[in-house]
Amino acid sequence: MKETQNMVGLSEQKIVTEKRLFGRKVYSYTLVDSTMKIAYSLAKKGAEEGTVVVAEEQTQGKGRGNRYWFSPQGGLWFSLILRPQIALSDVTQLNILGAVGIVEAIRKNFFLLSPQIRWPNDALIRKKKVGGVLCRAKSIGKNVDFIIMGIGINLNIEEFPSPLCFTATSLKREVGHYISEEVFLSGLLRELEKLYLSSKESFSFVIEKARLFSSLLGRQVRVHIGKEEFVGLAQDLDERGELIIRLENGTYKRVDSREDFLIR
Ligand code: BT5
Repeated sequence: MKETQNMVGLSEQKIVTEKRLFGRKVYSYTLVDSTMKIAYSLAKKGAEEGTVVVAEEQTQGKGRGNRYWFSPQGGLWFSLILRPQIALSDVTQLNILGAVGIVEAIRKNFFLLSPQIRWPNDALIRKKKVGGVLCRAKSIGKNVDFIIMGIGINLNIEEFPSPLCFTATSLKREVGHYISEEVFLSGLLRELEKLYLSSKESFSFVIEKARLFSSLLGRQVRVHIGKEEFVGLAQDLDERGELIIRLENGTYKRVDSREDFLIR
């Protein structure tokens, strides 16, 4: 398999009960280029929904828009294969679902922390980024064939290089002790599965949570989309997860998370 050239130490594990969908099959590596690539190739070969690819370290961890993702040992880096029956235009909702899952898992493990979501896909603690979500979809026409949901969480990372040292944090830095990757992954997969199954009925539950944990809503923001700049109040998320901004002239602007934007 081409994508496996850079992989070291594959083991196939079962970390959760047979009853669960997410994590019934887990491919675990010590070193990979990116778990996204491996999961994508497994999904193309028909791997079942809920399959997880996790690595201790990534040499080419990816963020959105091909940005880099710092992924040394000590973090939790994994990709989850999903096969939802949704339109391609709704993939953006899964980014939000991933971020809500991260925040819920952190809250349940560490009730003194107050993690937030910086719409659409960042998990923050005390305004610093602790985790992120990246969804990559393969389509059939206008529908989704499969989605790879990549999640990175700075679990036990102690030091970040510049400039991340100003913007990133880890759970270990926040709580002051080591956190088991396996235990945290299992809890996070449970949260993600709950949200995912509920989103099949309706997405409103996920949006409600995203509103609740949002670091943006109610704040004055400056949004750059391409060469345009919009200034206004981050007012709400709509039912599809788009951000609604009330502009200074009283009109509304919806920001689709698939656009290339920057919010300050
Ligand atoms: C994300 O992108 O936040 C998505 C991150 C997804 C990473 C996972 S790890 C498992 C799977 N395999 C992969 O290769 N990727 C996924 P974005 O919103 O574009 O944020 C990227 C930006 O976050 C970068 O430009 C940096 O500024 C910053 N960044 C990079 N590494 C970071 C880290 N470890 N912690 C906090 N911020 C980081």
